[in-house]
Amino acid sequence: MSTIEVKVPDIGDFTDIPVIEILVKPGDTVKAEDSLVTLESDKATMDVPSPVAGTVKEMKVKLGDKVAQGTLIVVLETAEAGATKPAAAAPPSPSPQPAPSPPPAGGSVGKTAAPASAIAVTPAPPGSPLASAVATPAPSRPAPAAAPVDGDAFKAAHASPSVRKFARELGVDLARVPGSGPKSRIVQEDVQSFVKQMMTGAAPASGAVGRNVSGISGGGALNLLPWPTVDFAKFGAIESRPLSRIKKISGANLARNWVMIPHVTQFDEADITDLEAFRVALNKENEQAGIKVTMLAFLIKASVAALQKFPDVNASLDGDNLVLKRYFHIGFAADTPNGLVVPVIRNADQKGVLAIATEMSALSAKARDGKLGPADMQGGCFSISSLGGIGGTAFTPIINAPEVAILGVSKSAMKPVWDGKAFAPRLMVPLSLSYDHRVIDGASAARFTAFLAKLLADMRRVML
Ligand code: CAO
Repeated sequence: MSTIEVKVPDIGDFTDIPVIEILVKPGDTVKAEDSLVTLESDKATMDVPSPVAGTVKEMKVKLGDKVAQGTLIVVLETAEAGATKPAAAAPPSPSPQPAPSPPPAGGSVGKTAAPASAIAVTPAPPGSPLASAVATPAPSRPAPAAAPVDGDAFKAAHASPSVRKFARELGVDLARVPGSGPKSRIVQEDVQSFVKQMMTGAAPASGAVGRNVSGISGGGALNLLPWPTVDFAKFGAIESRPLSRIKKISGANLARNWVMIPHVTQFDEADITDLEAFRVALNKENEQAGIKVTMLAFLIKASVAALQKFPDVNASLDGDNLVLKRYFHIGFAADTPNGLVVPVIRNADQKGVLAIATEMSALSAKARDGKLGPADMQGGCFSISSLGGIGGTAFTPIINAPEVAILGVSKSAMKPVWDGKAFAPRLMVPLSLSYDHRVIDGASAARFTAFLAKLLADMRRVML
């Protein structure tokens, strides 16, 4: 075992070059060519590589120290014979400084501000599984982060060669990573937190969307702060459990829909006293046949009638156009052990309540078994999310893009309702309609839910 002293190699005429990153610490094992420290001149950022394999015995520089050719950086312990003399590191690998970039729109928000062309949340093309359902099992798992879009953007990012290598290994486009180092330099932690944000769907979205489905293309980055990185174990015992594939896909979709659609939720109540009595009677009649009609089947039928009366709710935005659908495919959120999925009942306008109930029960079973195919979840026009079987008085569901509205249903309860002369006990079901305010005005939404409530109070009206 011998020791060698690693010194700054010939870096030209530069002196007083600051050490901007320390990449190793005493006790670390390094291979020949592994980066030890990063230096930054006015013109370039460069990593100083280790000349040999060994173990770091002592660091001779610290962050911010100014160095020049010959400055001692690290003492290494190495098994290599003949490595007893001081060694100059191999020539460093420089990387160019980026051209100064314009300040982010809306003023600077400090060193964590994303560049103007930062992280893009690219919607899946309409019709693809990701676009048409909150969660659709895709054939392959989603990439953790966007792949580099072009080599030039990658080169222009301000990062040391080791950080570039790290980003390349993870498939991260450095042009999309906000740098938190001096002069907005991207450090390893920035790449790590970017990947974490992409995985959790929390990455800040930019207007650089692939297609103007949302109508906000070119809207600029949100300039959000990076997701907080906390060492939870410091505060108590923890267990880390990977998210299911469905959760990862639906999480990314929900996050996109939440940030890109201006949601408003309209609350209402429907008197389902008579409908519930009818449902119970119907289920008694169909006991032998094994068909169970749930309130959701009636809600689907009533929603179709409301969509027929309010065609703007049965629509999708396509840039400056509203695409009005002449078909009525209704999605319903189903809770499965692996996460939320939204199977679709096709042509619900052409089906009776019994047929809808039977299909819903088959699709729910398929969903629970994880056997839904992409075709089972595509083409939805409007979604219903019912938590009525569980509880709650209201909630604000997230719109399932590219749809423009979603109906939330909470638990029905007996309430005293004034009938003009006295209070009467009525079974009331809470409705929560979240709608895209770019497409639907508040008055239309209120009319839609009032009409829906009227239909549920007397389902005969569905036939009118
Ligand atoms: N009020 C009161 N009771 C209700 C009700 C309501 N609005 N809706 C359903 N119920 C009752 C049903 O009548 C049934 O009672 P019985 O067994 O006594 O008849 C019980 O609750 C269970 O209903 P269900 O859940 O089996 O049937 P459903 O048609 O209401 O729902 C499905 C089916 C697939 C939607 C449901 O299983 C499910 O997954 N719900 C969760 C959806 C979800 O997670 N939404 C949130 C999305 S956002 O994260």
